[in-house]
Amino acid sequence: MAGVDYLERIPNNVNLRDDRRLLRALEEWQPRFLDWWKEMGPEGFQANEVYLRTAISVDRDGWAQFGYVKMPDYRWGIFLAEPEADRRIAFGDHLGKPAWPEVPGEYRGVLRRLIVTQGDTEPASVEQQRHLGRTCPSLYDLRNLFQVNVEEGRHLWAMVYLLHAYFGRDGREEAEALLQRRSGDHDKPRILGAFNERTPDWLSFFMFCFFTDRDGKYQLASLQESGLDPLSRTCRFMLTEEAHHMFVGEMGVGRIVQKSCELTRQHRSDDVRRHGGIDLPTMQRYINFHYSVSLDLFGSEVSTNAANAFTMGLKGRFEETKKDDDHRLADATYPVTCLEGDCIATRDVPALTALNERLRDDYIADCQRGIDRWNRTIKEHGIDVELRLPHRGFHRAIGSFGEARISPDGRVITEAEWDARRREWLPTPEDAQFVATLMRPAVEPGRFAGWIAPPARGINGLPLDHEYVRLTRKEG
Ligand code: BYC
Repeated sequence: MAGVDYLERIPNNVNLRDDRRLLRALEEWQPRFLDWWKEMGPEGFQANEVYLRTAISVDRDGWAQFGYVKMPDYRWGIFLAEPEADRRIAFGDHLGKPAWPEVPGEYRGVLRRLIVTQGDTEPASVEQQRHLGRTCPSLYDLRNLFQVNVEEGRHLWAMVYLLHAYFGRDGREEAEALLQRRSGDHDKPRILGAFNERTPDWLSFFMFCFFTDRDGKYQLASLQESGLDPLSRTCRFMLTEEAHHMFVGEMGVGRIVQKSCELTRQHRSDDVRRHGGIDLPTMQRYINFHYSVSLDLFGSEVSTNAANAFTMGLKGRFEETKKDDDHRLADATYPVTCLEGDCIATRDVPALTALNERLRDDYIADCQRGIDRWNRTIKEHGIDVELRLPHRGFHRAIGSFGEARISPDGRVITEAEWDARRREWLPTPEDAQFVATLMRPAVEPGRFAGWIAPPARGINGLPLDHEYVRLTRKEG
């Protein structure tokens, strides 16, 4: 491909050069983005060279180029996947009509809200992870953290492009606001709950990449079905980057599980903490936390917002075009598990209003596949423990379960039982303190901290002891 213009200040494949007004507006936003990056992006390391992959084309083959870059010099740009010839809207009231090259006036507000919500998560995650570099378990992991961070920065660019290009003055104001909100800030928090939580240590980081980035996969996949063609193309390309973030999460947690098992075998004891590893019960509590806050990101079980977005042709289902039904869902039903009084019950509801739950179901099945892989590692070490996803109602703040206390095994429980057992189920302050004691940097090429196994292979065919981040020229 496909015409990525690297000569412009903003690399792009959307012919920015031919739209001087838009180009100027984005060039005005660019220094403010960089100011935000310097203030809220990775702390330290801004002057170090990092072995990063940069998008150079949106082709299936070879879109990435690897090389050393200082993060502030990363070529953040605007990349849309190739247009599909004669693409048609695949669902809702406009089924079969040509996809829209522009925003339909009547859907402006809903689309803007979806794009802003998506866009807000991207800088939020960079803010959440900004202190992690100082405690990296290896140069390999440090590089992966920074790769994730710069790509989240690029995903912000992707949404800001849509806001600037298709929403006029309102869009420009929203793009500014995306740089103003701050993760966890009392007065100007990020929009969605999980993006205001702390990511204080690398265990939380890997869990976040596994569970929360995976919400990103499902939300982007639904938006990729959108009738608004530029949104669809943007999300299609973002998904190729998102896959790496989930890989970082799954491998990261998997390597911690592996180390934990190795220590158990080596010392013939499951007191893994004594030997500098993270024990499986602690891992389970972190899973319970990150999974439950990520489940909230799908919204309420029954949602007219979701029904409207589908009917309008703005947000589809996961793999909409592969589904074998009428793609309108006017008469269809879908089983939804909700709280009903003091009980948990599964009822058929109109499928249109159940779209959040349906996407959550797809997500849950995907999470389970990761859990199964970690459990295989545990089993291979002859250890009789199984990690589990807690019940979908456990520790929820959004939707019907937000009003009750549900145990991990799916019982409605009293506040008193919750208070008595919460420490078994969710990370305790002592867990966090213990994990914090392990967070000491390992920065010599090829060295890995004692609580995590090395990965099976390095990046882009390079050995594990490659200097993935050059620390020789330190900042300040
Ligand atoms: N926290 O009808 P409801 C990613 C609000 S992650 C706070 O239940 P709806 C990434 C909701 O806004 C993917 N508020 O939900 C990952 C609404 O408020 P209003 C991000 C919440 O609208 C890692 C009210 O509750 N992308 O990319 O059907 C690193 C009732 O809403 C929450 C998207 O989310 C919450 N958890 O669905 C980096 C896609 N949940 O309007 C990046 C775009 C709900 O009444 N967003 N509310 O004031 C959407 O599609 C929808 O907005 C949601 C909610 C799925 C989030």
